[in-house]
Amino acid sequence: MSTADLVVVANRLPVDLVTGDDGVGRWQAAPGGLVSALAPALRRRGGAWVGWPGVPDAAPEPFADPDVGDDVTLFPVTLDADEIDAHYEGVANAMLWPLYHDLIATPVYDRGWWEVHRRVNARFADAAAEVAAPGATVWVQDYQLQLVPRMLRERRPDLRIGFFLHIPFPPVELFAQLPWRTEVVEGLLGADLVGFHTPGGARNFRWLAQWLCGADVDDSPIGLREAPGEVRLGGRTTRVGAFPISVDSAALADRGADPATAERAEELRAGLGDPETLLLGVDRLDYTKGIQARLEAYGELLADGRLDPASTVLVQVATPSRERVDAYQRTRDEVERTIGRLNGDHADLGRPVVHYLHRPLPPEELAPLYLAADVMLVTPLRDGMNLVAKEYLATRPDDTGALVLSEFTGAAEELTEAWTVNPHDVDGVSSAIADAAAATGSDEGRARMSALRAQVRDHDVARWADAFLEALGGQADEDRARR
Ligand code: ADQ
Repeated sequence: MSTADLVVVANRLPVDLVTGDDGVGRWQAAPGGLVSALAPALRRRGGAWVGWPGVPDAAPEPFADPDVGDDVTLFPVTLDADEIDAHYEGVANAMLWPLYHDLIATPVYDRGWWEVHRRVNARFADAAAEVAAPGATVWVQDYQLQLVPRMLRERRPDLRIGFFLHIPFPPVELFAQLPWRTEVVEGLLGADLVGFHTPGGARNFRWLAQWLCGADVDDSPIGLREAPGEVRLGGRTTRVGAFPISVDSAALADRGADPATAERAEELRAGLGDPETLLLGVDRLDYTKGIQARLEAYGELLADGRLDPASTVLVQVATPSRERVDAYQRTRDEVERTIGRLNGDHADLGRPVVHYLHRPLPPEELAPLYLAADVMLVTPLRDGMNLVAKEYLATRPDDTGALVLSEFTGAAEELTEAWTVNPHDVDGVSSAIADAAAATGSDEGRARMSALRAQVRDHDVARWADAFLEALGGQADEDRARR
């Protein structure tokens, strides 16, 4: 089967297997920015999406899902339970994730896992090679599949191959720890275009290509959304650039402008006791997200009276994540202990200072929270981009509100009008929260929010996908015309 002119290769298919009341499993589209950004181009070109279906041993025939597109082939890659343990839980979540996020947790460099990781990457490359039409464009996504571009080029030299990394690319001194560092860089150099969220990531990679592979590189500055730099090796050129991802700004704005959303936001505030100041955190429960840092800073503000516990509330929504990995269990314990301490120290009966939900919320519940919040707290210790910050800005219908944003997120490079913080500096974070809370609705607060909202409105996820595909030499203009 060689059919698709545009192939997306990602760790997961954009569908989940859901078991109905009748006990029968059915595929259900998993909504997300990436799918909505790529679906129009995939539909137009009769494209394909190669990915793991998310459950062990699932081996369905290629199929289509109407929510993704009737003409889009979903091409499953089967993984067994041991492969999921070694490739996904092991290499992806316990080795590469902490290494690429500044060693906040200690990476486990397990050789057995790596063998499996290589085998799984080869299986994804086989699948992409099978489904791609002659001369097709293949776009490989993220850190689980860094070996795929080279493997795919070996199988199909006719293809145009792109790769995008959704997480930070680490400083070279940290990346150098990886026992398979050269293999990873060679893997990525199989692509024609390698994209990162930030110019820093692109520059780190270019430097490593020279150091580890002896590639010939240019020394162009590589700016945000500017022309990619070049890496030449073995008669081929790989371009390397910064393509900051974004959200579906128009869809979020529509939801934010819906009167039902505003009504629900009012209800939420009333249910929380109509606080003067409502602070909000929304994250996967991950040690990179700096939830503990914001809790500590909030606690100091309550303790020293800069925020009044009687009129301030923090809502922290944390999606359960990677709960089989030790470091995630420890992070959860620490966060929940701190929340208990803050409520024990500062709350009154019936008036907690922290409301905590350990579960994902559907978009129709998240949007009212974004509207209700006076200050959005985004304080990761390291984050490739951080879409929550952009969702908050895109959803709000006016220039009230405020964003406290860690300077260690990719988003901080664009969202320069936010109240930026170093999440390791508790004094700095608490001052920024207090200043942001005081400024919401003021002339300064409005001017900042206006600039931030305009930035997200003008740079949405469709523009991101277009820019990458255009740089890769695809047919982005046509895709845009038809969107
Ligand atoms: P993530 O680490 O998952 O993504 P982020 O960019 O913040 O981080 O995206 C999280 C998504 O999950 C958002 O769309 C958010 O709304 C949603 N979410 C979080 N908590 C939720 C909850 N409790 N209920 C419902 N939804 C919730 C990785 C990288 C990021 C990068 C993205 C995209 O780590 O740096 O921005 O990929 O490239």
